[in-house]
Amino acid sequence: MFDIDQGHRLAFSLVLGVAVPGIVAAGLLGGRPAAAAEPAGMATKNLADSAPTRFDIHVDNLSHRDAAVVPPWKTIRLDPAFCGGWLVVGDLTGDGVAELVSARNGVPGPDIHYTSSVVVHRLDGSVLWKWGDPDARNAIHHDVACQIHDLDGDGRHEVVLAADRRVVILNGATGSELRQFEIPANASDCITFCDLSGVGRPSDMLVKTRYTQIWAYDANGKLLWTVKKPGGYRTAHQPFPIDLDGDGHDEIIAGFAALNHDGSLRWRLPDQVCQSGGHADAIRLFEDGDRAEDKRFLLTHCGGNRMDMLNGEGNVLWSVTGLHFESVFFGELDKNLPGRELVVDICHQPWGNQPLLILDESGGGLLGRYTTMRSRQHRLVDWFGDGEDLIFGGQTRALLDAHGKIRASFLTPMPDGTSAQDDTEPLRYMIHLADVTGDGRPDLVVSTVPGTAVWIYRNEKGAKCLAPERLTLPFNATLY
Ligand SMILES: [Ca+2]
Ligand SMILES: [Ca+2]
Ligand SMILES: [Ca+2]
Ligand SMILES: [Ca+2]
Repeated sequence: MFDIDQGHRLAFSLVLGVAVPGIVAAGLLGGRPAAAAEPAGMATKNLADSAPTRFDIHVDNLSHRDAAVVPPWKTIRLDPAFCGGWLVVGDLTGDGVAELVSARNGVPGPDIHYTSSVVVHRLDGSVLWKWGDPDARNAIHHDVACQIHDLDGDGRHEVVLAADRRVVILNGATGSELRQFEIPANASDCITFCDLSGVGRPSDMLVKTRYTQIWAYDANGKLLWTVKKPGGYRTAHQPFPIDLDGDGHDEIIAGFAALNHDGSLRWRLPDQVCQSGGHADAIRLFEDGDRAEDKRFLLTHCGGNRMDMLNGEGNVLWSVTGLHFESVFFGELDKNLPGRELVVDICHQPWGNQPLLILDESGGGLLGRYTTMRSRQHRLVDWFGDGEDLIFGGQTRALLDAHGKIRASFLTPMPDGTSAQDDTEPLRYMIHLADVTGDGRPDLVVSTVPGTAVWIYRNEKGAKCLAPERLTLPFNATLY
């Protein structure tokens, strides 16, 4: 559903070719050259046939006997004409309470899209403002280039979006246009804010085509640089800005390569680990450190059936292979196990049979597997306030733990005048962590694709943690 890629099936056999030479000999490579050996010293484990040590269960078979039932604090029906599949959440009016930003996208060609309209709702369901022409798609299979960000540093959030061949900056409170500037056609796949200039806040931005080219602009629309196929590879869905060397300027992990703040190439991953023609799905800072070599990143490969732990110099410390790892998160799911545990969904599986894996910090220890209707959207949250992170599964609309148990289920009553299913495919539930109430805790927000309704669940006990690695809105929202 997300980032369908022609290469990924072939890539699967390439990765198997690394670990299971006998299968290569059976002809799965389809005429492509076999993958070279892994770089020396890299720990690689194929998880395709691993059995979890703790549990392996379909969510339909979980007992709800001890699970809390959580009704929504707010149920909001999105504007019927402007409702979109993309949602970002943040305070636009400056009162500390979040608003909801729903966007539609125009789709002029395959894998080309731009933000076409926006509607902003207050939590009472009323419309704060609208922008654009809603005669476009209420669906997504990608991020939409519509973000909430304080671009000018005045303490108030703007809504910044990539429309057709232009970036538009809107006053968050009123929707009035502050300015716009031109960008190339098709460069509207996503917007990522970063501090290339070294001014101490993310006042620059990246726009990109879906897989091949990135452009960097300052806040006034001055083009800083552009790069095609960073390091010779396709781009990540969302480039990952981080100051690797501590000089005050962000570098950009652009996919399988990192760029310096001037766009020049800093490092690239070896061909041996990126042979598929795929692209990077999720990039997370797992552990910060003073020096680049002390930082740790998780990176998942679309088309590569691989997840790596890297350091900030682009050295691969370990990899797991054999499955289509997509979005990875980490947290304290089990205090009795050293380190933080990893949760990752396995993508490109049929509806009703989509795994969500829990791994130990080494990546190689498969603790548990939930099979879900759809596993693509998940987040970690401390909901009960005891420091235990739980997995909020979007389609499951439940909190799952690291022991094969459901701890809470969340009600999603459809608002009056809406239906629970559209005509063409099962309704997809998306999830977001955002401090809706302004108390510093990440609240849970659930929306649908197509955009119809939004449900908000107030986090009343959890730790006050809005860490960026949880993808807590509003900064640089992404579905990957
Ligand atoms: Ca507000
Ligand atoms: Ca501002
Ligand atoms: Ca730097
Ligand atoms: Ca742990």
